[in-house]
Amino acid sequence: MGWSMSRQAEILSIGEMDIGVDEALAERFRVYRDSTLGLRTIVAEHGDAIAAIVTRGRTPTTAALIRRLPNLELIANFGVGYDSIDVTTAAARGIVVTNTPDILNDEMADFTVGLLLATVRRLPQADGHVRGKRWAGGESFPLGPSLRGRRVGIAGMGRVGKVIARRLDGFDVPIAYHARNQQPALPYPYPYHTDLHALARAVDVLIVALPVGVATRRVINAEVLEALGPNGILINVARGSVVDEPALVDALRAGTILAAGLDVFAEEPHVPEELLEMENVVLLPHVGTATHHTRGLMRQMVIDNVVAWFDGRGALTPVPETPQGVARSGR
Ligand code: 8YV
Repeated sequence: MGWSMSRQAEILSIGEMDIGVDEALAERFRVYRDSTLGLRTIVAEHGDAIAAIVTRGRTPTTAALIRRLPNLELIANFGVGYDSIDVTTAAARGIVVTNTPDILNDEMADFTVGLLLATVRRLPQADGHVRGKRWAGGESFPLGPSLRGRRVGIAGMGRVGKVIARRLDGFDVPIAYHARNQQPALPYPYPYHTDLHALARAVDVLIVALPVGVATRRVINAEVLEALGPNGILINVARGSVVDEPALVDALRAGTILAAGLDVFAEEPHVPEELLEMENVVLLPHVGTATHHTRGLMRQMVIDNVVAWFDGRGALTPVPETPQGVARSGR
């Protein structure tokens, strides 16, 4: 029996969910928005009935929350990274978790190249020079670093990493990479490094596009930054958790590395005060996918996953840790 013929499924929307997702789902399901009703109240009053969660990952989907929802079947994440969801607890309960892979690869790759160029060529600083009337006052913007002559390392050769490499092929820079496993089907045989430290030593730009989770927590540490060296530039578009942020602050301050371009931080939206005061960083508010085009695709993928699940067709993009190829049995 399809969802439309059965009792209306109840959905918990947590964190700052995209309003379009909630509105579309509300046409077919009963949606409780934590941002308007409060998580505690919703769980206390409707916890037994909630069959799905939609989340953008800003509020964690913890083991404690999952345990309080005995009839939870699906957690649909608005984003490719699902580190905010306790997938181990979900998997143990047979709950399917979905994310939004692939549709954001191009956007993320465009953005990463933009952040790289902005950081190397100090574009925001140059913009500040004009706005601050220093140019008009006769002060030239100083010469700065270049992408020319640089070797670029990509940490994480997954879906996004591969597209970043493809974009960078057009920039005539040698590329090397590190990933859990060597990738057999890359368009060029980029040099592969089994460990991150060795990659950092071999390059002077390190782009972080690693998968996020326990295995990659704070792997960009003091040693890796030291290996990147005094001409080194770090670009992080993955998650703040993959970088040892205090070690990065120290490395930037001490000149252990040259500069950093960061779209993600350990405790968003908090950005360490020390970084805000530095000249050699470009700091962005986690906007890699923040376009009407790509957020629209992500929105639709969240909606499609929920609808497919309650239609009994199975989730469209389940993450590998949780059940695959299963459909909702008539409940
Ligand atoms: C979004 C992201 O910022 O896809 C991801 O993993 O980090 C971004 O696309 C996030 O999903 C919240 O909107």
